[in-house]
Amino acid sequence: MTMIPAFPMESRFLRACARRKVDTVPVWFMRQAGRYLPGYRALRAKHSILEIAKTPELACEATLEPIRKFPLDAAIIFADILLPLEAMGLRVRFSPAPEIDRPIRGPSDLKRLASRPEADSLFFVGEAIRLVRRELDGKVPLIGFAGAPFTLASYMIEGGPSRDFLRTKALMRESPGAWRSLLDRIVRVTLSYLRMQKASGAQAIQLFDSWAGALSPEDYRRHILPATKRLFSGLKGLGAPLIYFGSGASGFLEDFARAGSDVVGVDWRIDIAEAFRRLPGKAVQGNLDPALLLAPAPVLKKAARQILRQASGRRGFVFNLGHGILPQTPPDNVRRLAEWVHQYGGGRRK
Ligand code: 1CP
Repeated sequence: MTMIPAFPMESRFLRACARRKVDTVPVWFMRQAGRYLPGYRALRAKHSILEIAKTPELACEATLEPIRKFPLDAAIIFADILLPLEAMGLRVRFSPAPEIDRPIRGPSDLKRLASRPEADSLFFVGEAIRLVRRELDGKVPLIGFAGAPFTLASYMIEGGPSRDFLRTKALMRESPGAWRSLLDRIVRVTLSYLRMQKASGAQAIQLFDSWAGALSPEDYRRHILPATKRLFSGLKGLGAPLIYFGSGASGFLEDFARAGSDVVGVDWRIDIAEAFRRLPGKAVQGNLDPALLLAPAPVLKKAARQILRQASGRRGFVFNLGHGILPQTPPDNVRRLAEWVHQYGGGRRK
């Protein structure tokens, strides 16, 4: 009897997401299309982040630079997790850290948000995806992405990066009705945005919960998990593997996984072997400390091999970092790391 594969494309990356056999471990890097690359820096000398994201030809160029230079197994569309905030009625500026005009500070601010936000205004991301798919011509699959509800809510409330998330936690714990209504709107616009990305050609979908580690397990379960679950269940059946990345979430990894993704992305605060033990039935993505990409080659190689050893013999491993590539990263180390993953990840057939 022939099994119908969950995700039809025969790439190493998509096979690993579906926990199928691969010839060697697939690798891509979060923020692989960023400031450590000379081509991207040249692009940024002439254009703002928003101009690049909103001009499909430029977004396509930024997306493809790391694919042309390094042996990566997936591309990720150039965009930003904060773009949907504009569809919801907020103004975002990048300088280059994001700044949100008139953030949501209390229940009455919700009235300023679009009542039925739709992602139509983000059509340029769909166009960029179509263009990238044409240029890639099947070489590697393309990942679409969005911010997860908690991480997006934190930007909407804090107005930018935050260390303590005090305003976010206050709204979450003290105004539960407003909190639910905010997450509800985020889920709705994100669903429409990600379905549009899939329809435009995205072959996998990643949700970035970059600041989930600010939460206690109880807060995650009570205030976040229901919204994240609704989001993933609305994406199931699209035919694209769903990846849920969280930074600092290993203290509540089982609850994090209950959100419903196919692949769970973990950071370096947990051993990859332990992540596999705690995530039965899931593929696992991660988890090299991005600071190691700044280390001398032998140190980097040793750390990468250690992760590969821990994951060896497991189906469903995607090599990545535990968070995004740092701007100071030497591009040569990125190439070396990708090559080593392929070289040492294929030792035993998985
Ligand atoms: O690099 C890529 O792969 C290209 C696409 C991409 C992605 C995946 C960009 C463009 N942003 C993102 C995701 C993103 N944006 C996340 C999730 C990943 C992560 O945790 O690293 C987050 C939290 C943001 C928000 C954001 N946008 C920040 C972080 C602010 C903070 O709170 O610390 C920053 C600095 C930006 C601007 C931005 N967006 C993208 C790039 C390459 C940049 C850097 C600035 C520049 O180009 O000058």
